[in-house]
Amino acid sequence: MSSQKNFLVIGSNGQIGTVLTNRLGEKYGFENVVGSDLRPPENQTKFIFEECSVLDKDRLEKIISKHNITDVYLLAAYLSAKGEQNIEKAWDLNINGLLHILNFAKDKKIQKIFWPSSIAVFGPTTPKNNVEQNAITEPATIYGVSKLAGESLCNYYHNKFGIDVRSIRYPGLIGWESMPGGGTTDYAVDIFHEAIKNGEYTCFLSEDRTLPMMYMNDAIKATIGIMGAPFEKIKIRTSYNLSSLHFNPKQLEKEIKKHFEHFKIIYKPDERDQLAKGWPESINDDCARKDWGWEPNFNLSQMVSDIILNLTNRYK
Ligand code: NAD
Ligand code: AKB
Repeated sequence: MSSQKNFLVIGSNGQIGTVLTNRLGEKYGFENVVGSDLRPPENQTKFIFEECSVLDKDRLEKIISKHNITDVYLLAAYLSAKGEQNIEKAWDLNINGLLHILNFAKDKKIQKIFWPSSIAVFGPTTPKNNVEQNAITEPATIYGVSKLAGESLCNYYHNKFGIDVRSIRYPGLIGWESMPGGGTTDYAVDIFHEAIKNGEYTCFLSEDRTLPMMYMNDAIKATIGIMGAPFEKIKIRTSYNLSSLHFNPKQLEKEIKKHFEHFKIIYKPDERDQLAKGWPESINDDCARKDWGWEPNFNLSQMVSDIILNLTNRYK
């Protein structure tokens, strides 16, 4: 078998996919990266693009064969807030998309899978702070329910068929290169755009709603890191807890005010605040650190400075 790696990122137009396709291209060569999504990307990309739904198994199989895909990063999903608007579609996409990819691996059409889970697998009965890897998982959203079922599917396919599937429970992700699509933590991205463009932001979470969060650069580092780790180092085949930051909107507001002293924020919590209320405030990620050497690079003030610098340049 050739040692050449070819990567397929499904959901490449999304918040993570937009950044991950470029980082994979920079590291492994853009000719080896295929992005796929429901529609073509808005801007010209350096990687190859294929229009496809992850629910269209036949077309997906043709794309995998055409590009000799070895590693699939499955990012297409309904996130927490959007999922609550359409329970059946969320279940269908989040579970059947994953099953298609796991079955391609079972049939030896691909070698390795990355599939992200979320802190949303935890729920109101989980302890709030320093949540351990094996803490209670009783999610209160269909998104969390589907992620928990997905984790079990990954573990089952690994144990039964030896599938090399790797997963991380991402916290809320914040970046400047892409916009989020229907999550509860989206406020932490929107706030930067509004601070720069209008000097004012109306926040849909309560000011004291603390959540586990992470800078996109660290999330991509973890994603490429877990996929590059030796097989035997990956001891958890459900999904790894992952952590770097935890803060509430008030603390983020304070940090942004160091750059824009007149920045104004109005708090108008909506139903998303209730979703967030059921999630932990901070996560223990000792297993990821011990097993495959995970370590974040950015603290809150470094992240805020980096985002403001890059976004200010972009808006110029
Ligand atoms: P996103 O909503 O920004 O992007 C998802 C992409 O999937 C979109 O471009 C969408 O067009 C595409 N898509 C939707 N249906 C599709 C289909 N049938 N076939 C192919 N593509 C389809 O999501 P994201 O924030 O990039 O998240 C990616 C993954 O990471 C998801 O599994 C999500 O649950 C997980 N995650 C994200 C966060 C976060 O903060 N962004 C946190 C935890 C977990
Ligand atoms: C969401 O808010 O739905 C996501 C997540 C934490 O999974 N950002």
